[in-house]
Amino acid sequence: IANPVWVDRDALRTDFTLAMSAMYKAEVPLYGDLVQIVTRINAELVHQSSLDPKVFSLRYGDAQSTRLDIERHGAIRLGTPHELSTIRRLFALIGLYPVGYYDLSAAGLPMHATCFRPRSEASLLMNPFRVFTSVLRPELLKDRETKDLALELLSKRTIFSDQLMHLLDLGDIQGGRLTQEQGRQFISEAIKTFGWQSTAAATHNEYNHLRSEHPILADIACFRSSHINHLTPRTLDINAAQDQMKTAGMQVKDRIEGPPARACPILLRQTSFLAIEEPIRFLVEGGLPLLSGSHKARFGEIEERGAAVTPKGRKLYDELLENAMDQARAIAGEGDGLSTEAMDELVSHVFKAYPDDWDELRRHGLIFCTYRCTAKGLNSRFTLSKYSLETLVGSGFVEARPITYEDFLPLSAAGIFQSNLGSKGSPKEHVARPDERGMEEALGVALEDSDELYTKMQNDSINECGSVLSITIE
Ligand code: OOG
Ligand code: NI
Repeated sequence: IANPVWVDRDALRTDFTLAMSAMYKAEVPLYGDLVQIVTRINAELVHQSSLDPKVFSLRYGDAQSTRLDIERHGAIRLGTPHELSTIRRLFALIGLYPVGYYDLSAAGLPMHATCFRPRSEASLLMNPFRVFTSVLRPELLKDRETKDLALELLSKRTIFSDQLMHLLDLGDIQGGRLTQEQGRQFISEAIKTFGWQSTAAATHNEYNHLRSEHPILADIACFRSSHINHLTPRTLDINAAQDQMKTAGMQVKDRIEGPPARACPILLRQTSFLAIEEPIRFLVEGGLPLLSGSHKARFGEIEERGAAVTPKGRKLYDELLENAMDQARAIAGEGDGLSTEAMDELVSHVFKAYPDDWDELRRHGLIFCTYRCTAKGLNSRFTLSKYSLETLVGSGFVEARPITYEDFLPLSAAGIFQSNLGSKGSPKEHVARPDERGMEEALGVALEDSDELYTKMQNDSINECGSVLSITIE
């Protein structure tokens, strides 16, 4: 093509997000109801806030109403290294890159995962769409027959259309870009990979075999697509959203996962409603007609995002959460556990040890922040050439804003899940053992480190303040 007009990757991501959202709404109508609830609550909070914008942004992270309206995360479960590397190529075209390693074997799942998400502050601000992407680790399956069956089913399926593969090749040849027309085709082909296909790629017996070993195995290996498992909108007030979900008659999980409610939210709080039951038809077996059945995997989830914590802040979070879990076990044993209210109270109590004031969190090095010059800073003349960041913040020349947490916390979620389950039903036979290298080999690229990305955002903003004020900040 002579002088092609390339489509902007961030814009293509937004088209993709909207197409995915429309598809999921058609497939899982409750998702539409959920989005309505969240949108209403967010709008109320944004409008009702006659607060000064700084206080508002400190309370709710850097939530911008434009970003917030389309903000979603999805989750997919893949079967093979080839599927993972192809997904990596697909997501790169919409500006999503693998960040972070999540070892799910520690939670008794034969899988590991990464988060595909935008890396730069500018891209995140446009549309922070992210996808929790897990992939099977067959080497962790103890039972030979199960493992062979899963691998055989996966080797027979193709979740990407020929047209999509062609567009991915074109993208590579064109330096990771697509034209407007190719972009349109790309979205409609890519979306098919994540849609629900109601005819399974396995017989009823095969499905039952995998399911009895672990429900997640049947979900990964028995289908013709990598159906999106959930699509999660971000709410500014998860407690309010959860109440309204209950009022709307949704089967909401009892507890909100993650940190307790705080004046200064950190990390991620999530809650979900139970998976819906969807009809499927199984492959013909020995000349029998297609057998009808159902599958339960997809659910609705909402999340409230807070500030990104530093490694020190994360360590404190993990310690306190573990401490709360230990206390819960000590009180209630491994049985049905504590009531929701008792558990919430216990967690809130233990988390009193986590500072809940933005300035304190920042000064203790528990959260990441970006910095910007205030009007006072811009109108001041600086006599020295060097200032410490604390002096500038303390005198009001520079202000700090917490960086929104852009990643996941599946292990704390899984931990809570398991402790609720007690010993029954949790497949303890998988040995916990991460394999980050294996994940990178399958991806064909190195994983990015989220702490490095947050640190870079923080440092870039400090340098920017220094250059605007013509001083050195140390
Ligand atoms: C993914 C679970 C992780 C989250 O929000 O923590 C996730 C899955 O169920 O496949 O989406
Ligand atoms: Ni999720």
